[in-house]
Amino acid sequence: MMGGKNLRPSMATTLLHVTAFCVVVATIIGNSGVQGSHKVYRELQSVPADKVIETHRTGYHFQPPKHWINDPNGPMYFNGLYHLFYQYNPKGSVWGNIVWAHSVSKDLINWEALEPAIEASKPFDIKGCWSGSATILPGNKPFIQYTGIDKDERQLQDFAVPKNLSDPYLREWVKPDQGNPFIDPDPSVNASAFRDPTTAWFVNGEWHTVVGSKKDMLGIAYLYTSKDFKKWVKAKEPLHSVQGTGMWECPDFYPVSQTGDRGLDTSAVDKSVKHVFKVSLDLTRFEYYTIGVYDTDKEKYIPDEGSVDSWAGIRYDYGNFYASKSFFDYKKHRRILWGWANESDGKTRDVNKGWAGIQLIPRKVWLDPNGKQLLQWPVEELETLRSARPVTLSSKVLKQGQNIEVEGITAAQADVEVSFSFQSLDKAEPFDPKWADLPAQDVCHEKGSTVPGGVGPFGLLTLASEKLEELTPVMFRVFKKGDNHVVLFCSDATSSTLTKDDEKSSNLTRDEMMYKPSFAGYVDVDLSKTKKIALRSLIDHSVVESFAEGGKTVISSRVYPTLAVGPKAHLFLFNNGTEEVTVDKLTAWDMAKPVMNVPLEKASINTEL
Ligand SMILES: *[C@@H]1O[C@H](CO)[C@@H](O)[C@H](O)[C@H]1NC(C)=O
Ligand SMILES: *[C@@H]1O[C@H](CO)[C@@H](O)[C@H](O)[C@H]1NC(C)=O
Ligand SMILES: *[C@@H]1O[C@H](CO)[C@@H](O)[C@H](O)[C@H]1NC(C)=O
Ligand SMILES: *[C@@H]1O[C@H](CO)[C@@H](O)[C@H](O)[C@H]1NC(C)=O
Ligand SMILES: *[C@H]1O[C@@H](CO)[C@H](O)[C@@H](O)[C@@H]1NC(C)=O
Repeated sequence: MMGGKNLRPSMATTLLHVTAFCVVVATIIGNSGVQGSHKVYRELQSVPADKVIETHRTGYHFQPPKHWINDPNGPMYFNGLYHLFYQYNPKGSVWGNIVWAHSVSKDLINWEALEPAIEASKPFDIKGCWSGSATILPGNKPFIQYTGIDKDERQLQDFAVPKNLSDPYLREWVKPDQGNPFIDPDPSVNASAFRDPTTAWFVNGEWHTVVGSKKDMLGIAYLYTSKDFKKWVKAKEPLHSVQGTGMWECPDFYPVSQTGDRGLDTSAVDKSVKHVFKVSLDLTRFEYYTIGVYDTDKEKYIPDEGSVDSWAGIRYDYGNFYASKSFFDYKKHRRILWGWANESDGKTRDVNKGWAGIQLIPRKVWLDPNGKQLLQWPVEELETLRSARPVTLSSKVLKQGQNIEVEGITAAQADVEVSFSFQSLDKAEPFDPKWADLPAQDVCHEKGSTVPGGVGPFGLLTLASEKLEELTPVMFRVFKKGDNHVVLFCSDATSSTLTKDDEKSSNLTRDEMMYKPSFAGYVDVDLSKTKKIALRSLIDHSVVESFAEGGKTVISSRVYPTLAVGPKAHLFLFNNGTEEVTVDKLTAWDMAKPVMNVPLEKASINTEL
């Protein structure tokens, strides 16, 4: 996807302020009146960081030593190593000058940095090498498909291949003149909105790939097929399209098994599998997916009945998470999802701190046994960073208004698993019918941790200062809705920092302000029998990644405390509902720092291979 610019939906007309730094390059007015602005800070694009401020850098998340990053690109497993490429600005801390940076790992947690794999250099990518995917072709040959921008700003689909397949790190990639671009937009395609090719899959004797696009407000996944991986032909119909959703960035399309958690190769297409189709909606800057069926005769994807196919649908993550990409891990037979989390602290602070953007912890994804959604869980390798002696608590009762500190851990860099239970749902508050049409985030905003409830709010207070001037609550709240219950899961950044520059009086534009949303989603779980719910939070200085009930609902928040920093960060359990809640079990680990993007020469991977 294009990255670095904020294209926003219609409610955001107030965002069109132009500051001294900011050049509005394009203002797009769709035929339905949707308006967005897409900002590029030319003056800041090539201002290298003279220092890097460490305060909010993460301890165990993926990030380079400095500067801007966005989308994860072409993740793959090849001959004993995981490769991750990503959109990177080598010259500054805002979007621009994008190259495909390249890192390798044996375990998805410790990373060593190589030279960039792809840089703009050829007529077919002279103005940019944007996002794309990797496909492992027969004969174990990696192949990268990416979007290149030509001198006329047309978006083309290009490819790159390793220069030397015997090099275990695949350091050098070539972009042959012969065959590039492999897809040129035909006149029916909007060449300014045509990007992010998917991993290719093989079915019906042909290779298939999808490219994201739009036509007015129609979001489109164009389908292309090829017999030989050289000559590609556009299918008569797109694989999928949905009216009213605008540009589809970073589409992803893959099969999932209907039984168990093993992942499938992208080409493993047969009657026994379900398919997942995901898009990153540029207009909302969130991602949505559906579960459905891939009809290989008609070459169409059909979402299951009840799988909502628009921005009212389900998300991988209800927080800072975008431009994700999955890949099949041949080593451990699982499907792994990578997603980018942008900053929430405003562009001036990004430039001052000398870095922006992280990749979230890679997640294993598989179909929930209910068949209606996916489950996501941090890759098991993350557990190698856990301290040998975790802090544990069990059978602790939390009365209304009670906070219990979890003592003895490094609360700024931790992994916490906790399970809660309660006696009854009788005290659950009624679900206001007007909320049915609102995003869960609005409900969380209205009913934060400070508004006492019936069953909940209860959960963790992460990155909290000692006296709770700063805190990021990660919490559940149960509502009664007819004969059923609705479980709201929230990660609320409202009080995450004392930095107060988001008030109108401060005269700041939106892209300079702290963004402190009350991110939330619902958890599809029936608590009436179990009366139990589980939570895991990965806390890492400026990010809190939380997984409800075994990964049914996931929320990642970026937060920038001023007091709850380093050793001054605290972790509490809390309950603000009238129903007593029991902490059946809590386990909290300090997390070690992995090797993070140390140049390969200096690191150890060499000798281990
Ligand atoms: C390819 O890589 C292998 C392994 O690193 C190396 O021995 C060989 O010299 C390389 N070939 C070329 C042409 O660079
Ligand atoms: C093509 O896409 C660009 C970029 O989003 C947009 O500005 C333009 O209006 C689109 N053109 C048409 C004909 O839809
Ligand atoms: C619980 O509610 C009380 C009363 O509104 C409030 O003062 C307190 O801050 C709340 N606790 C948390 C952790 O938000
Ligand atoms: C905002 O701008 C107005 C007009 O320039 C000025 O009077 C006011 O002091 C500014 N407020 C702040 C908080 O900077
Ligand atoms: C991340 O930053 C916040 C705050 O600036 C914006 O509101 C989001 O739109 C943005 N998200 C993406 C995916 O760019």
